[in-house]
Amino acid sequence: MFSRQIGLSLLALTLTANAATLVVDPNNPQGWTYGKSLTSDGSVKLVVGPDIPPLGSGSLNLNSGTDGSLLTYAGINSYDGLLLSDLQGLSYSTYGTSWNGAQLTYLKIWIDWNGDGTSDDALYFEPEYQRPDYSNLIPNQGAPVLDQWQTWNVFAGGFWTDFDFGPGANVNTLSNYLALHPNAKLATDKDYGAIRFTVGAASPGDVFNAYIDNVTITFSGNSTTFDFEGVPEPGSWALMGAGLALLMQRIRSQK
Ligand SMILES: [Ca+2]
Ligand SMILES: [Ca+2]
Repeated sequence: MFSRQIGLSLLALTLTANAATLVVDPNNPQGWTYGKSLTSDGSVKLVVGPDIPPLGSGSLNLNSGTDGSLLTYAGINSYDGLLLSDLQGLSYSTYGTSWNGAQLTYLKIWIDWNGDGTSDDALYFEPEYQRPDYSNLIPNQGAPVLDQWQTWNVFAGGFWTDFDFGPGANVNTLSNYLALHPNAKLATDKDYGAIRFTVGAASPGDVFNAYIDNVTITFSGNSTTFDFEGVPEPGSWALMGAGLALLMQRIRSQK
């Protein structure tokens, strides 16, 4: 049993040989774009905490503002145009402090069916639907809760879509979606990217406040983990310091 686990771990290490962690901080967006609905008083910001995040000391805070029917989001365009069938892993961690009783930060992936770049469909992953209360097609990832870091395996989870799969009891797997749409690609027509994390899109009276961290995306054997941080990592400060020293030197030499 134990040696089998070691074997599986080695296999996992081999499969994700190209693994990198990118720190997303106020100086390094690493491909992420933040936004919200035009009339929203919500906000997106890199913060310290809450509690002990899964990576580093910070996370990305998404707040819906006072109208929970509007959207506040963070998207990445680094994977636009890739084949959905080349996706090999996708996961993220959440921490919510205010919600409508069920909905944590959800993930949306815009899909292009015919290869022209424009989106024809979308996949939605919601933490609330990832347990047998809804569907037996997917692993039990437990119920979402407030005030606690939880990690969600999107890749193994259940999705609803604009056309094929409904929400709740009708969520279905990525492999079943790919059986219907084997040539599906990530769309390229969203300026914030085809992969987007969102709070809101519920009722106007709802207020959502949540955090994400530890976003891992794997395509074709290349795995990238995004570590959201509220303050620049020490390396960035050192680089900024070095840059400042160089600047001072140049100013001095010009005198
Ligand atoms: Ca972090
Ligand atoms: Ca299209």
